Amino acid sequence: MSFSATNFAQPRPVPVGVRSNEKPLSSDASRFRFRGPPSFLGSPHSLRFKPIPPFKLAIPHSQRSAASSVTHIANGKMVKSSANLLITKEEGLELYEDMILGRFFEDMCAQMYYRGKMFGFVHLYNGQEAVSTGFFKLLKKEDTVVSTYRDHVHALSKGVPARAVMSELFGKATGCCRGQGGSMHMFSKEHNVIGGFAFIGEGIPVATGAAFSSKYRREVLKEAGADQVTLAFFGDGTCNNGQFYECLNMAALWKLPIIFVVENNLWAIGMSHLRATSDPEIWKKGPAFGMPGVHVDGMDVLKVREVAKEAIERARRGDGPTLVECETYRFRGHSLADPDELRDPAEKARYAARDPISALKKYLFENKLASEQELKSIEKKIDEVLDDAVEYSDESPLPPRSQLLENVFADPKGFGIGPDGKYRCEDPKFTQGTAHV
Ligand SMILES: Cc1ncc(C[n+]2csc(CCOP(=O)(O)OP(=O)(O)O)c2C)c(N)n1
Ligand SMILES: [Mg+2]
Repeated sequence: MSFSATNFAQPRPVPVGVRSNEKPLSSDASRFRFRGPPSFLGSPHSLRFKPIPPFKLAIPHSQRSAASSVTHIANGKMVKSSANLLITKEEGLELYEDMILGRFFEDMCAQMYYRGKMFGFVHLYNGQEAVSTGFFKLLKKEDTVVSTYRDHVHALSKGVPARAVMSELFGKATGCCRGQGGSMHMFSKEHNVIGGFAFIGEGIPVATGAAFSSKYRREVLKEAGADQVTLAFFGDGTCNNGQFYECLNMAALWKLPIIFVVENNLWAIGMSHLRATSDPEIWKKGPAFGMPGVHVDGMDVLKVREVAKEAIERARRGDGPTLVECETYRFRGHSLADPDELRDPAEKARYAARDPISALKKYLFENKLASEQELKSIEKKIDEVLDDAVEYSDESPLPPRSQLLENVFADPKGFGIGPDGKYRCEDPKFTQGTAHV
């Protein structure tokens, strides 16, 4: 077989919908029945095959295919009976508000970035809102979330106020990291948002550790009500990174209460997922490690929510981790510095037509769960929240210089915080060629 550029470029279709290893891998189990000696490579221990518990979606297959998904509605297969609806009116409005908050916040970030109010790289989440909203609106405050550099909307969805996120982006002292983290490092202890990580894959072990700590509190310290779950969000490109596999292994081995949420937007900066990955179906890696793997249409908030419900419940019950691959798309470039010239306009148009917010809106209208007026008033409310967040961030003070060396544990000679609490640097050469502080 020759490896020409065209061979590499052949796109493989990735079908969307909800797919999972719902059947326990019993058929596979029979293939792996060991007939030899009851030991493994000479070990005195016998090798036992542990089947993966089935991943059961909340509603039965019959209903799932008949109605209730935005995609099916877009295809004109809507079922009108309210008994078949997956959400109540209140839930529908809550989902809509959360998605609008995410979308409008990011649009405002783009404006503020180009006006020079933000520094460094800023990665926006437009298009991926169904993933964040589908999961976050089912979480408790005590549950933990780990994100990537595309983290503003995750923080907002988890309840960090828009003022604190915007102010952080402006580098102000009132930001959720007191202006020290910026766009890629959202953190809020109060909301259990534990980063914001710029290195890809870096957050996955942190999330695995958080999940381990809840299991430890529950099973070893016997803390009542310690049923927190952890969600780790990361992209398709990150799944080619070793930390992902190490953590899948540990999470399955220790049955940790964690959900690995892959936001597969088909691109890692300018590298197509289909070119970069030997098997592009990431969800299949779950069963390889002994946990359920699910592939869901990440442009459909109701489908994501359906999968999220079961994955979160499994983790809370103590049944262990789940790998969920959400197929989604980002509507903007990789970051605001990316001219986004590599992606095919036809591909962009195809996903733009499946905008998750328009699809939810359509569902709400067609099922008489919301009126035009109700959705308009949500949009107006979010506009006001964001105007307030911008004004607040603009007027907030910059952090004091002394904050620069907080949490820096090394103290090179002549470099640090003086007794007056101010930054000092006795060696002028130390900062030569770097920032002037
Ligand atoms: C360890 C590491 N290697 C390389 C990079 C450079 N880098 C930044 S974003 C990115 C692509 C990640 O793509 P994906 O995981 O699909 O996330 P997406 O940006 O699509 O959300 C890379 C390689 C990095 N940040 N960290
Ligand atoms: Mg990606």
